Amino acid sequence: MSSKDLTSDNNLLRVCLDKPFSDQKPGTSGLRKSTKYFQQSNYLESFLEAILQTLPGIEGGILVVGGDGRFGNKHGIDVIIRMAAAHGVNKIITTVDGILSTPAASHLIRTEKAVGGIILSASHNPGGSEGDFGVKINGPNGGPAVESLTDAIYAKTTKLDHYLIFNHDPISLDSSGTHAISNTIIEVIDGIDAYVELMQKIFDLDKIRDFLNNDFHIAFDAMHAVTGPYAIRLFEGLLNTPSGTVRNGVPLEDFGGCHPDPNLTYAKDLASLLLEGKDFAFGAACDGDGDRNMILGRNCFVNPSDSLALLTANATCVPAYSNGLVGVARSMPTSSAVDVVAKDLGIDCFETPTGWKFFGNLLDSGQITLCGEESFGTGSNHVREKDGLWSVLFWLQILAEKKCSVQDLMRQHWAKFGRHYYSRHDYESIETDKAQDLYMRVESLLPSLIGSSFASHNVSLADNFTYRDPVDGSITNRQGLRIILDDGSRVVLRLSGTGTQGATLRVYLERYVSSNGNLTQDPQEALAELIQTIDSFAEITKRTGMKRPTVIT
Ligand code: VG1
Ligand code: CO
Repeated sequence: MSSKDLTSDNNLLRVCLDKPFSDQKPGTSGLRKSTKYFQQSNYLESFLEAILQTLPGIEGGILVVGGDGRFGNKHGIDVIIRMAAAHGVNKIITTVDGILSTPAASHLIRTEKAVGGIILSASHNPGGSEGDFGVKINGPNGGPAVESLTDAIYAKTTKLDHYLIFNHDPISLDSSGTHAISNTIIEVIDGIDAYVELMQKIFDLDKIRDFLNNDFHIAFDAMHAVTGPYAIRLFEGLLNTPSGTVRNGVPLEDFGGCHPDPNLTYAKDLASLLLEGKDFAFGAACDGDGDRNMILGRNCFVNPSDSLALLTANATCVPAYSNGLVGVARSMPTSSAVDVVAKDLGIDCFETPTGWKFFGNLLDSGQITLCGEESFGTGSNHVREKDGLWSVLFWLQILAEKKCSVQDLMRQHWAKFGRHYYSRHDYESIETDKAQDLYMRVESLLPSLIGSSFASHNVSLADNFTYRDPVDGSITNRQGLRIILDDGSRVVLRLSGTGTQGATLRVYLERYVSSNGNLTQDPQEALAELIQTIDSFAEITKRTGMKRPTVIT
């Protein structure tokens, strides 16, 4: 049992921990566990205490707090408020109903000059009492905490013997208003306003509205997650699209029992609407916390790597980027489609490890304007997170300018730049030991692969990716196994850092076909030889017993 000591302030509690937790190491995007796991006594509090003891400037600083509305969101906000007050935070900014998308949180941290933010979300993982919960930590630039900070937070959790918390009734999140606990001010604001204003500054919404109102029908799926209220305000409000444009627009604690992951598997209702080519010319969906996006056209799915390339090629259609881009960046497993565009534009293209935190320094130092990941993430220097709705508006602005279909736009793009056939195969819930063994075996075989034949080509490079940050020189190693062939084709293997059940193996496949080659193949066919070769080389089916991936993108 924990003991509770009252300090000089009767309501300030110092709660002692029997022993520290040893498993609070943040993954690709914060600490993510099942909701049940988070419900262990003192588990959430321990992690929060470590954050509050580590984040520079907490005492006397401003902290932004919100979440994606999943089960545990409001309770989490209540605990953060009472603990942050106990740590002498000057002001906590949180939102009505606790609803705050990840990009909107990033924007608030920046405009309010906060010392950082805590976002309660397990992103695209399912929610509810049987689902997952998560805590994301953002730094003063508005972006995900850098590794040195998350390492320090983790180190703290392993030694923690107490946490501080005020004994206080929960602050009402039902409406906006100002409250106080001891010397800490708690401001409850509308979490949508500032974000919508930012979008109005970046885009020419009048132009998009005229285009959409001229018989260009769109459907948006908020997946019962955080983007619903934002999307209703933007689409059905400012852009005047018919009511019902936003599907599943009310955030639910369990996301309606669905997996708020905008891909062809988990957003299949929207995908079928578009791919069956009936009523809509454009469709989009966002994930649990609003930082991911999936783009669809009539009979057309836009691969996220292509999406980044296309936004880069057409950035000057958007008022905020009308003067062009300074540079771009993509995560290593993302296809090289954007590299080809950057080369054509004569701008730098950086390759970073997976996870948005690695874009932070490049954005802060003004070396890139746009960046993206193959995992349905695109963003820019307007915030320091990937931004789902921003990406959707960006697409609509391009379409409004070009006045063509999504499919035509893609085809024109490939006709100019060639096509990077690309797919990601996810094998979920593999027994952790099996996945580790598979991965380590492949890693150990890589050196012998160089120069040998692989899928009818020679291997020109095979390694575990190491990143040197061009801004601060920091080195991050072991970021994914790469096999690069002499025709530029690539296979990348990673183990996910966001899953909560066993291990997830991600296999990323890429093959380039120049503009005079066959540009209209099915990606799985175009990649068939690579798929087969990596399966037998890495012994995926043999070792996991899985005949096919859980999710194919
Ligand atoms: C996944 C994606 C990665 C993304 C991360 C967080 O990580 O692959 O690109 O940055 O999720 O996205 P992993 O380690 O499972 O591959 V989100 O929308 O959770 O903030
Ligand atoms: Co997300």
